[in-house]
Amino acid sequence: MSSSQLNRLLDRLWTDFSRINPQALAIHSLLQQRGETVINDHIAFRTFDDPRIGIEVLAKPFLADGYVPKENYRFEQKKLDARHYEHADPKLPKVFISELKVKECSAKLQSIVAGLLDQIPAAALTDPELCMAGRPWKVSFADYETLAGESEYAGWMSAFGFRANHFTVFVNYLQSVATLADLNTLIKQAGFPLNAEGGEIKGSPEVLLEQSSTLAPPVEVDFTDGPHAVPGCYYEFARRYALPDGKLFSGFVTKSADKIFQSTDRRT
Ligand code: OOG
Ligand code: NI
Repeated sequence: MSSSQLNRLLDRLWTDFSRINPQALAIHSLLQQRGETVINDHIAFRTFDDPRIGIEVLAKPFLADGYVPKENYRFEQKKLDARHYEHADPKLPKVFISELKVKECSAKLQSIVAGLLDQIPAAALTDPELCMAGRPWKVSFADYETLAGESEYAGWMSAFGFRANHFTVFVNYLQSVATLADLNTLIKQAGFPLNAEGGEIKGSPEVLLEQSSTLAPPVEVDFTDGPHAVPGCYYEFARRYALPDGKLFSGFVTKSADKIFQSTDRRT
């Protein structure tokens, strides 16, 4: 894939993401009005660990354009595995892909997920851009709630499918905001609540990464029994610190990421 194709993919992912989360567009415009050019630190995808749609499958278009796998992460309690990919061009977003280890979940969850995966059209499974195929199955609100009751991640996945779960502003590249705390203040003043799980700022200079994120605003999703509003996509903000060699740390911090995942939890 040429880099123009990659940029096209990233544009389409952003268009879809910002349609689900108009807050991100508002925050992006707010930063532009301050004279900023927004660079993305990373984008993230979710999936189930089925070999037809696992991490490696979603990563395909990125690998084809020179991304390389970097580090693996494991979230015991949430039953998730994740991996991040990087491109040699530091202005291209890192890609963070996670997957739910379905066989570690209840028999009920496994059977609902199997029912979703069985509906995926053959064409979607061979589409090199499965990562932005949207939701290739129908799901009832009752099944969504059963899934989310056991795993918020599974619930989100059943409702939204394959698309960018979030984009992330690379705070280091901002000129008009010195710290993540300052950016958080700006975002809250603009009326966008932040995920306070484990504190608004996850991480610290000591772990070389500070992160914050909005709470995914609810969006109307079509379930088989009608529309229901459920948490959609969120916007993240990341500030990185330098390693002893002077290069910015480019990995992720499991303890922080664990809380960032909760930006899409239901809040009732
Ligand atoms: C991913 C959460 C983790 C990060 O930057 O640590 C993450 C997700 O919500 O799918 O993005
Ligand atoms: Ni993230």
